[in-house]
Amino acid sequence: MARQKPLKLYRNIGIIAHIDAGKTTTTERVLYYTGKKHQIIEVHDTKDGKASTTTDYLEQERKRGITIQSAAVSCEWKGYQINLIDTPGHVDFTIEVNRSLRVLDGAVVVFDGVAGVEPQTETNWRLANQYNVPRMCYVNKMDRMGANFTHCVKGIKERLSSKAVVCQVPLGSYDEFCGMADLVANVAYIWQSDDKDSTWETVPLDQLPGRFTFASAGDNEWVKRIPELRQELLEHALALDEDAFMEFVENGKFDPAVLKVCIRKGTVSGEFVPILCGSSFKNKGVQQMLDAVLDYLPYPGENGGIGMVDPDGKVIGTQEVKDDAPARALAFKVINDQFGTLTFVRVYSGVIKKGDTLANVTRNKKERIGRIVEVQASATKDIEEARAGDIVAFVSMKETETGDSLGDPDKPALLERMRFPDPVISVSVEPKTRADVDKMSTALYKMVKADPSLRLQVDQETGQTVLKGMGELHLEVTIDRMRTELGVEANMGRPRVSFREAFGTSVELVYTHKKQSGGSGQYAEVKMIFEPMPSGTGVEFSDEVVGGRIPREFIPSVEHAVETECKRGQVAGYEVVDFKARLIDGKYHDVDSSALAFEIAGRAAFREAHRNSRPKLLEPIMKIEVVTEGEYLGTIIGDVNRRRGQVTDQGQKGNQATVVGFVPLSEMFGYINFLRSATSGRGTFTMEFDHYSEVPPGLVQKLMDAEA
Ligand SMILES: Nc1nc2c(ncn2[C@@H]2O[C@H](COP(=O)(O)OP(=O)(O)OP(=O)(O)O)[C@@H](O)[C@H]2O)c(=O)[nH]1
Ligand SMILES: [Mg+2]
Repeated sequence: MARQKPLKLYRNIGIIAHIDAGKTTTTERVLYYTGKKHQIIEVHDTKDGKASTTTDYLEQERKRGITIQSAAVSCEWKGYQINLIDTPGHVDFTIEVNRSLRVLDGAVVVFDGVAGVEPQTETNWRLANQYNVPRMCYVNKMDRMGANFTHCVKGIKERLSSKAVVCQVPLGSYDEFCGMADLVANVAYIWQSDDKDSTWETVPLDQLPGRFTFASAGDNEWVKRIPELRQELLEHALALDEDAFMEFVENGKFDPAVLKVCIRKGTVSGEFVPILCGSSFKNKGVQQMLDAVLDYLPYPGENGGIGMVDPDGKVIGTQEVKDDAPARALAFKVINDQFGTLTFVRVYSGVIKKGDTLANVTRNKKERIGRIVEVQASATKDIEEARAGDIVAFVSMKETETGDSLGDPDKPALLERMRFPDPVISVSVEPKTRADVDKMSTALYKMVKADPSLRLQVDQETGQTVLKGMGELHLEVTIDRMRTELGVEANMGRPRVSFREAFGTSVELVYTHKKQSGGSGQYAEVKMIFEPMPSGTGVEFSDEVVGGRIPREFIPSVEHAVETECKRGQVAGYEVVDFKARLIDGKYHDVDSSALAFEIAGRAAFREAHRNSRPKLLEPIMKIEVVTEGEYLGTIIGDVNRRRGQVTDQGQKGNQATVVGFVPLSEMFGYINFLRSATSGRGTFTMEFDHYSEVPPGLVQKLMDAEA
């Protein structure tokens, strides 16, 4: 089958923002206006479980009124195919934004018109920077009391990108919000009502003066500034085309089509970030936002191809996005439920047909593609093939996990990997009833496989199962989804901090394992150096033995010993990270040496070295942002200091005060209760993991006693 639609008519975009900015609400409108559905469901009307928005279909999402997992939908707008991913804003589910941005070509960043730039918007913005995803800003909720475009635009420019340029100006705010002036098209759109099917009047911008007098002076000021803002936009955008710019500067003339081309060029390259506005809830601005997606965000491959890397992650080439090339795809999400496994992939090049066999290049395995489906949130439709630029799912893959590269077995290539966040909270998990005992470990394994921001550990000494995740909500939702999706019930223990351990200094040692008990004995000697490494290195092993001083076949035993033994450090039994183990020499005995003897020697060497290195305990440090009335500022700051925290910034957000700082996670349990009582219920806060840092030695014992 030939390609049905040219690549230029595709847009793969994500909707990203802080929690509650209105991403799902906007997605519902997109599906309605593109004719995909005939009824709009509001997020706050789904709690009784009877109705569901298209993208928040999980029971846990409906009950809480928040998005938990990213959901993909596709629709058609003016002849273009838009594949859209609605992502969650809650910090605990950041992996969902991460993996979506990894495979998308562009993003719409949604803002709450009252709150402006919020912490998770900043985090997601940084992620989009990392993955080089072009984006535009949509200031939503202009109909809310307190909506403040000035505050939002200032926040966007100062905290996110100085390249952001106002392309639409709101007409009024709160209950007067009635439309927007489009500085590119040189017209205003004015809606007749809030109804979803309301039409709008299109008015040339030069006819606006005198038409409105709003209650807020700020709103009137924006309307007054329209000519000046349009001039700014023209200069900014046309500067991206030398000829057009000269013509504009010298004769004051330009071609409107060239203007759009310039904005598109700037947006795709990241030189320009358009700012739009609207109210998805009151059905204003969504169609215009969709037009802007077609006009300004890139088609697959427009922003360059996909990087191919060597096993160390170094970029060694680029694959252009086109059909006529070896098949290359990246698995970015795996969903398991009672019906089986669905592996979401983004195809970068080539054509993949049902029945093809692909190489899983990451795992050096082969996978047959039995079925290919197009996914529409919770529904699937079988298709025959997937092409460059497509986002589809393969059914029942056996070996493939999130982040794996798939492709042509004759021309295998690894694609750039995604980065996964560090889980910082852990809970013990126990089966709820006897019936759950056998099924629990398989079910947990499936949950962890689907979510790379979870980790599963079984404590070898106590036999206890420990689940690690991004936050309390993340773990709670995981256990609850295991019940609803896999039918296995479990109880969770109290949430605990995921501490880690590290080497304090380098240690060189020789360890000899010798045992003589009647017949054949055990003998192995290793000479090793353990060196602390920078944060984020993980564990490295290097074999530097020369001249066969330890036979080749025993070296993997030493490596295995280090990898296993480092799970239990010498300070308090936490995982030891960020070190390099160098095996530099050793001795063996022809008869008495064995893999087991070297494994025992390796383990003992690790324990002794770690104990003697002045080992450190590391704890996760969270970045927090508290928003409250100014009068409580002193109390909040004093409390941050009491929690061993550090305030790094104070500011204003509208008429509220903000405090930004770093606090150890172990001091943050129950913070919401403190905040509620300290601010008469009016303070809010967000926190996210920032980095690991050493626990002051004098505090280790106290913290460990509290953990016991
Ligand atoms: N007044 C007003 N409320 C809105 C608007 N858009 C969304 N809301 C409301 O804001 C709340 C959150 O909306 P959602 O669409 O769930 O927000 P979200 O960004 O998807 O949230 P998460 O997925 O949980 O991060 C809901 O109660 C919406 O009805 C808007 O334009 N105006
Ligand atoms: Mg949502």
